Amino acid sequence: MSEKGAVVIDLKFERREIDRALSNAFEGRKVLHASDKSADLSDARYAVLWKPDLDLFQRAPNLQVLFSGGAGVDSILTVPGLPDLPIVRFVDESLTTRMSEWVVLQCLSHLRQVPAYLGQQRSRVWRELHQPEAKELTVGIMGLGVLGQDSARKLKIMGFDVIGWSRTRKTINGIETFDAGELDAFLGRTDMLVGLLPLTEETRGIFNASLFSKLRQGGALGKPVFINAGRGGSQVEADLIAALEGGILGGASIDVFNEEPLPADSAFWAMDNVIVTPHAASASDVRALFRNAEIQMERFERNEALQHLVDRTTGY
Ligand code: NDP
Ligand code: OXD
Repeated sequence: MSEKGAVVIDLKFERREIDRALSNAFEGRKVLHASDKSADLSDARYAVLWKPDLDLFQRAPNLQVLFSGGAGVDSILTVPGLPDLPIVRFVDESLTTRMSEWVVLQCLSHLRQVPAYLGQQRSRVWRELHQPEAKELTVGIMGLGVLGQDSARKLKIMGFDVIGWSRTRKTINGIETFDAGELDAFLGRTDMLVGLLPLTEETRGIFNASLFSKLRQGGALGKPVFINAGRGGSQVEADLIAALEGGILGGASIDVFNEEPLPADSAFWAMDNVIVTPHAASASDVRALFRNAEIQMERFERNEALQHLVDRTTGY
């Protein structure tokens, strides 16, 4: 084994993109690819992975640290045979900034009635719609972690009233926060609900009919809007469709779904008040991913504590 531990890559990006990022990463380390089925992975001390192959841990029995290719780790934590090793999440400014761009874009799109105007454009209708100000709307963010907090700050700069909810209460300048026990109070204040939660046992199916019915009705846009970029498993899609069709929700922006790619026959595709994006709110930049993993490998080899570790008891 070389002094610098070897790395195995098991990512679902195109190989060309991985190779381009590797040209500038992991200097002095042996790099192996799980996609090369004849490769001997027994040297690998680190794995950088996303939806790993089921045989990875048998092929690479000497791993010491796992690096998630994304911020969410649900697809790693559920892999059969996952060894009891530290898992480092991907936390990087590029990922955070992209997510905040998407969240701000969706909130502004609903505020400025973009879905309705696109419909009017297709029908060649020239009609100005009611235009509330951002400060008249309260955006409630569920999940005030790395991504939720940055989105909260940027929405605030755009003029929205912003509140947030998380398992443990957070203190964020200018933003009222609620803890797990205060969900109903939080929902009753929320006109636009933004989901930035990890998928865990506790958050699976949390966005359901009962939750949608507790959002504020009669706000500046008339009806509440639901925006989700956390994980599809947190939303009950039949309830979401019913809430949109039944007028409980006035619109939605959805980036994540129970089944991805979203099946061609899904009702979401054809809904005029729904913006669908293909799990693209914030894609991981492979160069940034490798740079971050490398920093943590070096810390590990200097016997320093790893950062952004996953807590297996909470599941994120
Ligand atoms: P963090 O771990 O930094 O934050 C998670 C937040 O969710 C924390 O505030 C946490 O509470 C809160 N939370 C977790 N469980 C609960 C619960 N049961 N009740 C209330 N609050 C809870 O994660 P990130 O912000 O980095 O990422 C969030 C998620 O975004 C990822 O897990 C991933 O699923 C998704 N994502 C989606 C992308 C996309 O392109 N669509 C891209 C990147 C990420 P507390 O603060 O108390 O711990
Ligand atoms: C992530 C994602 O978790 O891209 O980073 O979904």
